[in-house]
Amino acid sequence: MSVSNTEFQGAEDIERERRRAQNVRGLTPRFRILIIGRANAGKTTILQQVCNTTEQPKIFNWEGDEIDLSELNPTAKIMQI
Ligand SMILES: Nc1nc2c(ncn2[C@@H]2O[C@H](COP(=O)(O)OP(=O)(O)OP(=O)(O)O)[C@@H](O)[C@H]2O)c(=O)[nH]1
Ligand SMILES: [Mg+2]
Repeated sequence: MSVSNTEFQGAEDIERERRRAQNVRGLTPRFRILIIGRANAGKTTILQQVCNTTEQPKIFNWEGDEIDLSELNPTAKIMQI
């Protein structure tokens, strides 16, 4: 396979994936990304990279109210559940 053929297939792949992403966005305006990891593993950094931001993530409850991050601090009691 020549280099130019590889590049051409790459462009086709990108276009196919772009159309697929458009279809998915048409099906669901919202989606979820689950990032799991130990403390200080780099979860927030990954989320910031995906969202192309340096802002700290905001957290909301089911009612749509922002949650104070200090409410989410792990405790020994929670870890024992
Ligand atoms: N060397 C290195 N450091 C990283 C990488 N990703 C993140 N860090 C650093 O690791 C530290 C923790 O990153 P965070 O993204 O805050 O980790 P976290 O999992 O969200 O941490 P918690 O929310 O406290 O559990 C920060 O100082 C980052 O700059 C990486 O890929 N390589
Ligand atoms: Mg974090």
